[in-house]
Amino acid sequence: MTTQTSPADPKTPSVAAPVATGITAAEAMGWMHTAKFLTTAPQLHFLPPLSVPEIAFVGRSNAGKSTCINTLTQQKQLAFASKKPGRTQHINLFSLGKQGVTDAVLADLPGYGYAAVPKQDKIRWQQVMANYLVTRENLKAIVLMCDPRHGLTELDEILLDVVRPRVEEGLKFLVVLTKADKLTRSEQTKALSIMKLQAGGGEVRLFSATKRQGIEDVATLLWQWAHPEATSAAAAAASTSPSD
Ligand SMILES: Nc1nc2c(ncn2[C@@H]2O[C@H](COP(=O)(O)OP(=O)(O)OP(=O)(O)O)[C@@H](O)[C@H]2O)c(=O)[nH]1
Ligand SMILES: [Mg+2]
Repeated sequence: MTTQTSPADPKTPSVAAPVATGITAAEAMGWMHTAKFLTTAPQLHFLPPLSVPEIAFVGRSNAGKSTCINTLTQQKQLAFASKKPGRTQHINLFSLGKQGVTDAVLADLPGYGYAAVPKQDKIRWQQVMANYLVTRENLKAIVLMCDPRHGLTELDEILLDVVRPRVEEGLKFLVVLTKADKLTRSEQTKALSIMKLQAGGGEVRLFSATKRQGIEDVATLLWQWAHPEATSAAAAAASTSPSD
């Protein structure tokens, strides 16, 4: 496993390195930029079993999942984003890692809740998704994309119920409040505090692809979740630093 971590050296304190995270925002963005298309599958059993941490992007149709992946990876067309809801219909995996060594995978999942999808397709998809979220062994983190203008929908709540047992067992959970550019400052603050109450201990971040808000913060968090050993080593080094 390759990491870009640089645990704090007490003799050479660095201004740029946020010691407790184990990585700078620029390094996290560099890691994200290594993303490459890995595979696509209509159902869970077509996905290759993997041992590296997998981070799944879920949320209602049109919430901005694919755009978020493109923004984080700084690649315009890695994931298919579209004005037309229902653009992503497969589970698409993207590998991450420096020097060609994959150390994590991003999964772009189809959105749910798009009214125009035939009922049978909706049911089929909900089963594929629930199956993926419950049984994907290397799933390490879930990023739930939520448009704060709509808040959590009924299907988001169902998804939260589905993943709750895994979150209680340590699955990481982040709610990304998308399209923050559509809100005023005070609306953003309000949406953030409401979602923090609803996220049940999960992380919550404001995000805008167009205004480039929250990108480095989300990239750093995902790096930390994909590299827990390096992150705790950095935190331990920070807590024993003589500068404390
Ligand atoms: N204003 C604004 N628009 C955004 C943002 N992120 C995504 N969009 C727009 O929202 C629409 C849907 O984006 P996608 O990324 O395709 O959404 P998705 O969640 O992947 O949708 P499905 O694949 O249908 O589930 C597109 O028109 C994007 O340009 C954002 O941060 N701000
Ligand atoms: Mg999509």
